[in-house]
Amino acid sequence: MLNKKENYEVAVVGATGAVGRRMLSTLEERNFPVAGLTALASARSAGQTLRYQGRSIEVRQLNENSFKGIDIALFSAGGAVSRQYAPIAVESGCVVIDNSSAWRMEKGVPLIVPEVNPDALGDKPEIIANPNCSTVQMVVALKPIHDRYRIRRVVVSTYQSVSGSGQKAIKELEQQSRAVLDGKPIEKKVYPHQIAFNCLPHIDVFLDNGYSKEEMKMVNETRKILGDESIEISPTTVRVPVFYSHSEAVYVETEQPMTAEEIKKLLSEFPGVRVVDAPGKNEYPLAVEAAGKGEVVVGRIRKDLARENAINFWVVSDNLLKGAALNAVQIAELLIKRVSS
Ligand code: NAP
Ligand code: 3JN
Repeated sequence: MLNKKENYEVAVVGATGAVGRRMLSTLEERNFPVAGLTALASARSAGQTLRYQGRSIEVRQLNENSFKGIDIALFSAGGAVSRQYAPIAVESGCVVIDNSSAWRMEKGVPLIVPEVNPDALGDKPEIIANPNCSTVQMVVALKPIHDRYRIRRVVVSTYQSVSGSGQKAIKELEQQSRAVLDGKPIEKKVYPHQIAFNCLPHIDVFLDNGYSKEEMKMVNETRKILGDESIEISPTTVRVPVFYSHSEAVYVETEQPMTAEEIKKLLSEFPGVRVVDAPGKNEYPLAVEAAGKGEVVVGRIRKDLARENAINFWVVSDNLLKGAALNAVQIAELLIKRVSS
């Protein structure tokens, strides 16, 4: 339970990772009221330093005593760490905002995208889950459409950047790209196949139903966030040789009729969304342009050719920011606003 304070003691678990580093920079850029910042990681990087507000902070090894005196802990060190340490952090009086899938579908754990379902936060949350990055950018675009026209069915294909698999995957794409261009053999550590100049229809592990775990996260998390178990969702998730930002091609079928112009207007008025949609001028959302920004960018909005109440669009966002670190910090902002009012 969080008590109102002027400034809060914040811990980042997984601070040396691709998401954790963005958490530090996002807290700094958004002037989050931080009294003290504790950077936690594994024994591998304990003692290293990270920059925060122009200072060096030393990374400490995560242990059972790490959360004493901490008000808010942002976790991004994988599901196993979250399962083990989030309850310990809560026991120490800390509110946890967790980026892993460990708690997302747990009953009673709010799964929050602040623009979409802030009221699901509840009165005294202990663990708050941050959705999967592919889900976050899709639900931001779906929310205003669902509220106005009621969504029945979604068919989505993702084009996910390698930064979604962490620092090692960013390095793997860099090294493989150089090796291929230099005609040298490639090394595979993170992905089972070459990722440079290739597309892998495989994210996370495959399940018995033939879908990948990433695909089922999109189905289950979208329904929980939109509070509607009846929405039909058919996902295909694909890893592409892009460093930052995930792109998604989305088909949406609604109960009520709508036009592409109405959808454009609706989306352009929704917080956190920018519509870039002038294909005649070669203007549409691009991964390289969304990278480093917090927006969800939507374009190529067009009526389906065959179905009356259906549209197609293209949505792009920086997976490490709105898909992870920024959304987590926005949840923290929502939390402190609640205790202040
Ligand atoms: P990453 O670049 O590989 O970083 C992993 C981080 O976790 C590093 O700081 C690492 O510390 C730390 N860590 C690993 N094992 C640990 C342990 N036993 N104890 C303490 N710290 C440990 O990965 P990432 O891309 O930042 O992702 C991290 C996690 O965030 C993912 O596993 C996932 O659960 C979540 N995530 C969520 C989304 C989302 O969609 N919302 C997106 C990406 C990631 P060392 O430096 O010491 O190894
Ligand atoms: O692959 C991506 O683009 C996003 C990856 C997210 C991720 C990576 C490792 C473990 C997750 C997640 O957020 O669902 C997890 C996990 O916690 O299960």
